[in-house]
Amino acid sequence: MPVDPDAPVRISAFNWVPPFAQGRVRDLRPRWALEEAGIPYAVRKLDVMAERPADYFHEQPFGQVPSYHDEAVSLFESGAIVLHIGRDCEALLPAEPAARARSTAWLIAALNSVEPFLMQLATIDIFAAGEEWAKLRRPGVIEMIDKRLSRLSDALGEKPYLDGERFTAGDLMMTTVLRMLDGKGLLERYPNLVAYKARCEARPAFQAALAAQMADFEERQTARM
Ligand SMILES: N[C@@H](CCC(=O)N[C@@H](CS)C(=O)NCC(=O)O)C(=O)O
Repeated sequence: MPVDPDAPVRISAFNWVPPFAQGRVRDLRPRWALEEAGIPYAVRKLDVMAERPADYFHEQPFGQVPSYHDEAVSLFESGAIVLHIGRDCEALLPAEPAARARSTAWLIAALNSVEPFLMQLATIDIFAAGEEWAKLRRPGVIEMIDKRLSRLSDALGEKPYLDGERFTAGDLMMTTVLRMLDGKGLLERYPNLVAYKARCEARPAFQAALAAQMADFEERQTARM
């Protein structure tokens, strides 16, 4: 679904981020959900290097992206936004109550039980690279991540998606989280997780969302990193 500046749905995103973050900023999540739902959206673009405009804190209390706005509601937190978009979209949240609840559980598991460990690794490798404490902490973090991946791999088993035969918002969120491990050589210990992530990333809606995020980045000197 193309980005449409006149669409009633609007998300926020950065107009540029350093190369390591390109294609991984969390506005990818609502973009992907909106693509799955076939909903056009506009984008409020922010400068990652600058102070946020004062009015933006009404959209996102922490000044982060993404925020989300439609005719009915203004929201922040990518998980809440994806669940809101999924409310009327069976491609994201099944209508059957138990299946809907399980999909919600997997979405929260991605954000609450997996992402925090992966964020620790990102902090060590990107934001504290070279620092002594980071070198000491890294093996322990890798071990914790591997335990989580091992359990996730067991839970997925031979199924195509976390809740069985069909893709849901839980898979959307888990995929965006697992992408944080790209290039780390950790997911590769679990071939079913590698195949799962590739299966989700092959979805046309994901590809469209990724292309839209990349297209919104403006030419910038990487010296600003
Ligand atoms: N829990 C938030 C996290 C949002 C977040 O970390 N956004 C990052 C970009 S991926 C950000 O805005 N970073 C800049 C900042 O924190 O000022 C969500 O899932 O929406």
